[in-house]
Amino acid sequence: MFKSLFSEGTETRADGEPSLEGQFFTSEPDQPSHAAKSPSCGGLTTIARLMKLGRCKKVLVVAGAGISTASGIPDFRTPGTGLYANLEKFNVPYPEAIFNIDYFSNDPQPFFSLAKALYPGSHRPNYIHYFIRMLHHKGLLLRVYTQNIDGLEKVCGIPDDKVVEAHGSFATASCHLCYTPFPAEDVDIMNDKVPVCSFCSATVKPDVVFFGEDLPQKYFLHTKDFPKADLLIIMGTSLQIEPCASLVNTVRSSVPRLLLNRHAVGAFDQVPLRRGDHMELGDLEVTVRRFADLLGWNHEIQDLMRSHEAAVSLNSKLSIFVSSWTVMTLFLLMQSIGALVSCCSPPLTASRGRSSDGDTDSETDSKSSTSYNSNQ
Ligand code: CNA
Repeated sequence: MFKSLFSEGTETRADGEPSLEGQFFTSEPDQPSHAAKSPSCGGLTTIARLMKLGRCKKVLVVAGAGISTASGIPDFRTPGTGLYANLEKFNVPYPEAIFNIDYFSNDPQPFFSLAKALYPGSHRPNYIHYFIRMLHHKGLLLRVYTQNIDGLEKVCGIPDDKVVEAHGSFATASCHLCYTPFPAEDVDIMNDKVPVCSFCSATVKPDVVFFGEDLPQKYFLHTKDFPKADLLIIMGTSLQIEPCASLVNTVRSSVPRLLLNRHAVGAFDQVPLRRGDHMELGDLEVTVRRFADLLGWNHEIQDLMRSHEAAVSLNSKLSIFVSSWTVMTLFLLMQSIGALVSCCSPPLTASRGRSSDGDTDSETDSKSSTSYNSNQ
């Protein structure tokens, strides 16, 4: 068992080096950080050039809720739209209570209400997810470490072994007290069906990591991945939650890091930036499309996205067709069986007649007769 460091509020800062060389960011008027007030120098262009020169072949991505807002899933901390700004819906005393295991023990409802907003199946991956998939397609993706629990990295087709879901997922479920595993299908969040553990009667929850819980074992691949990486892209995260916040500081100091976010966060929220740190601030989808353009990948990503989404929609139409066809066939089959049975069975009046004649000693016949009679 690995002990979790999953905790909130620890903002990590890398040691800043005095040189301004290699520091790039885009300034936006509403950015809260002081780093964001510095001039824009085109971090994307520099990284795209390095990638095109073949200098970045082991790319790590650390992603957060900001990569899924374009799919319609709110993040935590964006003022106004973030889930933390809309807590009245969840009836919790403080935001972190939703992911607090003690709070969950007493009242699991806020978590399950929130889970509906994040539940896989209700949302589709967006251009940003497909950009990460394209990194894999190009043989450049070492791994994506996502803090998200929406499963969209896998839904867009990034293979399982390339994705670390650092905060778990809805794919498996277990009792939150005795850890007995349960089939994830038993936890029907969308229909408010939450089972209790057959051993200890505590609530079964999806294996989403709560504060103070153990991280999935796969997370510890980072000890091998981060020293190997030659580029780190950090996307759509406030870097407020450990241990992912500190993870971004474990690449070698010579490795370029690119932050793509609405505003500067973590070690990027200071001047001067570390040598080799770059950031591009603004709407993530717009930035990532620009990045793809610079790399010459835009059309390929759009094709990939179109074909994958079309295949998914065809599959779902097929499965709707197959299931309605199955229901119809079953219905017709049952009707035929019903007709056949009624043809072969002696008429009930005959049964009643035989019974009244005392002609039958069959229990079934006598029950049919009774039932028929009682319905008259
Ligand atoms: P967060 O703290 O809400 O931070 C999100 C960051 O993304 C913020 O800095 C935003 O400014 C930025 N952002 C949001 N939308 C955009 C956009 N369109 N363009 C540019 N930047 C944007 O979320 P973190 O991921 O940092 O925190 C980790 C938590 C959030 C994990 O425990 C997750 O499980 C949890 N979470 C996950 C989801 C999901 O699975 N989709 C949704 C909400 C929360």
